[in-house]
Amino acid sequence: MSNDKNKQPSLPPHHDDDGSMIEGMQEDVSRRKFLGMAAFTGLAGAGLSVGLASCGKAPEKTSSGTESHTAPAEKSGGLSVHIAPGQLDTYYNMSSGGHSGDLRIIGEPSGREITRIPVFNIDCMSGWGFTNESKAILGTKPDGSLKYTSGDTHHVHGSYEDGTYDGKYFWVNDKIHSRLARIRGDVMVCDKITELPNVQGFHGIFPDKRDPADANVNHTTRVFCGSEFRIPHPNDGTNMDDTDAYYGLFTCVDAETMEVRWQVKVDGNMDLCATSYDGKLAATNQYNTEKGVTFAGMMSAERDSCVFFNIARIEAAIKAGNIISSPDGSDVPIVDGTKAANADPKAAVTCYVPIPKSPHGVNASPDGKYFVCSGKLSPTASVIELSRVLQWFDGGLEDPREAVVGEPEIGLGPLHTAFDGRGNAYTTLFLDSQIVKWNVDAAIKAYQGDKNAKVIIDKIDVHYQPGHLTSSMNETKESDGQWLLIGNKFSKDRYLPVGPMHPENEQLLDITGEKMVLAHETPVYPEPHDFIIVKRDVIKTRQVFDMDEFPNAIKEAKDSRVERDGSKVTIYLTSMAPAFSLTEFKVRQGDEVTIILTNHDKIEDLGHGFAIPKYDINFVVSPHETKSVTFIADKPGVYWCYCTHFCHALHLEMRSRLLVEPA
Ligand code: K7E
Ligand code: CUA
Repeated sequence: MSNDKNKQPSLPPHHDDDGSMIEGMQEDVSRRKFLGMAAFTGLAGAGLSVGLASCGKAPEKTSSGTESHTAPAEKSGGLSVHIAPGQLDTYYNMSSGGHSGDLRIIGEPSGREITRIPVFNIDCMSGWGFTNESKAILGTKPDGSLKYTSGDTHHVHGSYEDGTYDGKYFWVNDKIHSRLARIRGDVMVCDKITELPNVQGFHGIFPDKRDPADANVNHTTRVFCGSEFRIPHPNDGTNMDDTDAYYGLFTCVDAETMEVRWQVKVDGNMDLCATSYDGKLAATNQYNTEKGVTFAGMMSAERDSCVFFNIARIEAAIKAGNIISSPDGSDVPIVDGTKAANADPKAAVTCYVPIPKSPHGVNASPDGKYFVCSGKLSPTASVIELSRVLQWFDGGLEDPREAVVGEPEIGLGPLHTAFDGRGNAYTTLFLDSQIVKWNVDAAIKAYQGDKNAKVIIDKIDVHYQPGHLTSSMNETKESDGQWLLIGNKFSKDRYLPVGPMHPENEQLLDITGEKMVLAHETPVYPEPHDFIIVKRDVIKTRQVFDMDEFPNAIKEAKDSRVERDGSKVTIYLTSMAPAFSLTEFKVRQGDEVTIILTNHDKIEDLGHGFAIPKYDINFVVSPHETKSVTFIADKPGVYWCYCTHFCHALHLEMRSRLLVEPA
């Protein structure tokens, strides 16, 4: 009923770039050196041997000897970031907000933030965390107050159909309280949150891309979740010193119901997740396979792992009842995926592929053949061939390490990898403050001994200390090799100083040419970790809610009323600019008051707000949306309920009186 406003304008043309937007990005080399060294000093000062012999080098000459370059020298790309007033961006950047707890939508290539979707945070603009509907999604304590009011979002991923985004759902994790949230792609509102049982430090997520067993299911039905912190089980204070008994669990959540389907017990700490295009494999990179509980203890092993999960075998094991009992008392089936229990490849549910030194990041190449796992404390990226992992599960490989088919030295502090659909990979080098572009096939040839293979194609300085990066349509089979977005952890001197707390710095690179070109940068409020860049015709949003989807909607303004049931009072209210349907409503001190407000305006962008002074109530209703709040009317007197959202020339007059009679 409300799709009428959803016209997708044609794409703005890519202008030939005259390079003007990259002026002023000249940099002071000495301050880069200082940053690179400072990052190192931190590690060295902790008394760690991190295996980075080349660390004394200035970051401009990288560990592989390749010259890096700065932006103004290069003009090989030719894409424009300039979006004229009134023109629309070509991509949606769905970005985590980090410890802001929210999710942001940023237009690319302009870098303009378009909206923020409250998820694990409380948001007094929209009323998220104030309204009964959002509280039900966030979860409450028996007294009705919110169970948690903080969140830490890291990774955003979208649902897939046929190997690419379908725009239906987006998921984002909360690392603090181990929750997975789902955002509806049609209205960009969080509709479900699931708290994962038995884990702490839920970090990486990835939806599957199809079902491994059912040929008809060519879309996302599962979301995989890695947990980073190993904890004792049960975690009730009885076994805190028995650190050998600590472990983590890999969790599968149903994409539709958002219920937890199963968990797998693993060794080590899991960070990121990736899934294969055939639905057969999911993987997490994993550090601390040595199971340390101190800083130094977690870094003693030379190799950790990328752990592969055989999805069909895990689900067959659960069907067959091959599960271990949960010491935590949850009824989620748990399969034993520890290395010791999976020594026999033909029966194994997990495969531990050895990767050097505390790997971070695992990403799937768009051709479906490889996962790339970065070394973090090793200057390498490991290329793992998925067909060889499957071969190991079939008993055809001696050692899981044989699944590694390339391991190029790419630079210092490699973290995350993106792809361009033309066979190249791009990896963030946290310590070098650079992005390295390298060729996957060349890396494989070099690993086989080809000394002439040109693995490193380009390096570019970024500002500074990059974490995640993603390319346009990365990790889909439609990876288009246009843009590469870098999330830099430090912005230092790139923006007007605003006191000790700095923004993060997001930089956009044009990757259409051989050389990467720094095209744009923008400050972001701390701190997006990860993001996906989705072409805009994938996402089809509605501009007006469907009134029928709110069971408590007041469909006719004439049904507005005050209803009393003992000391419980319900106010049925509607809004239509510039008035609420009741000019006043009377309750008694001590009443439990519920206000239900349906916005009858059906015009695009015509929302209203509803705030009650001294009662700490504040929320907005978008066109045809219904929200409700409940509170105890404990303060007698007159309280002007007013519209907070500018809606009309008479917006300031849009008010209603709450009259609370003294007890
Ligand atoms: Cu590398 Cu949480 Cu994805 Cu941040 S993690 S960078
Ligand atoms: Cu309604 Cu302002």
